[in-house]
Amino acid sequence: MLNECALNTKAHTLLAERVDNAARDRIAIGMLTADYPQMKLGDAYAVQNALRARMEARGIKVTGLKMGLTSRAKMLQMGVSESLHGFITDDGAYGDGAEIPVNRYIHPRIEAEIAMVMKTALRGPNCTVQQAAAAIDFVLPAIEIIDSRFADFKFDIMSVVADNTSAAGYVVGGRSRRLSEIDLLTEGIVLTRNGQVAEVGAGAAVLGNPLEAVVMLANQRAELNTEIPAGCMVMTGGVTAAIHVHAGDVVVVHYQSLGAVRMRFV
Ligand code: 0L1
Ligand code: MG
Repeated sequence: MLNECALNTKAHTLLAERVDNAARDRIAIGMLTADYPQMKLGDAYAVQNALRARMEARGIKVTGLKMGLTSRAKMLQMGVSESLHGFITDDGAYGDGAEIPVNRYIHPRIEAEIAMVMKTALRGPNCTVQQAAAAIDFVLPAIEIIDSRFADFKFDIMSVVADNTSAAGYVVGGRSRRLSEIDLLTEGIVLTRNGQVAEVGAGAAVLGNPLEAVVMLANQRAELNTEIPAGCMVMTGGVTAAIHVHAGDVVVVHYQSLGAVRMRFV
């Protein structure tokens, strides 16, 4: 249950401040459940909402939503079994060829994703793949930068949801396609770092079909009495395991039909 809570609003506010300060100071913290073992998923999303409010109060704009832990590779890498969602913001948005300072982050990783931009709002519950497809305007390649605020990327589901699913930024490039122009399942992705192939994957790694991530997002949002709004960019989740990046790394991600996205970490 995404709306089941055991903590009060004061605790949600305190925990949002703890996560926010960790991100701003770039100092990793311990899992939130160490102090609040009774925390439920509803609390975790309430902390995420409070974090969003703190960021918006500083003038940061939410540009979209993201699904996390949608691939078997990522679930295995993180030792969890549930997909979750968070939000993405303009202060972490980069364009193709961007230079990205690693000192903005604690221990950044990147993962290649397929993003969708919504033409119309999508609201669950019981949302279907057909309804999701009808609501999508276009598809584009996007690389997510993740940076857990927890030491050594060690967290449980409650802590990682509260931490906005490790969201830290994203890079868009390549070219957009209509859904009718792309086979999402077989869309191949090759992620290179410093000229070496680091990860390879295909769209089907995301819940069998990236559209399923959009469906799951709409249905999860419905549990929280909200929707995926029109115009929203949805990051559907990592196609591959995430890789660490360091200053000096040049990353080029090649998509079969969505072009390439490039970035350099400095
Ligand atoms: O986008 C993601 O799949 C990240 C979800 C949170 C877990 C992690 O930090 O990898
Ligand atoms: Mg991701």
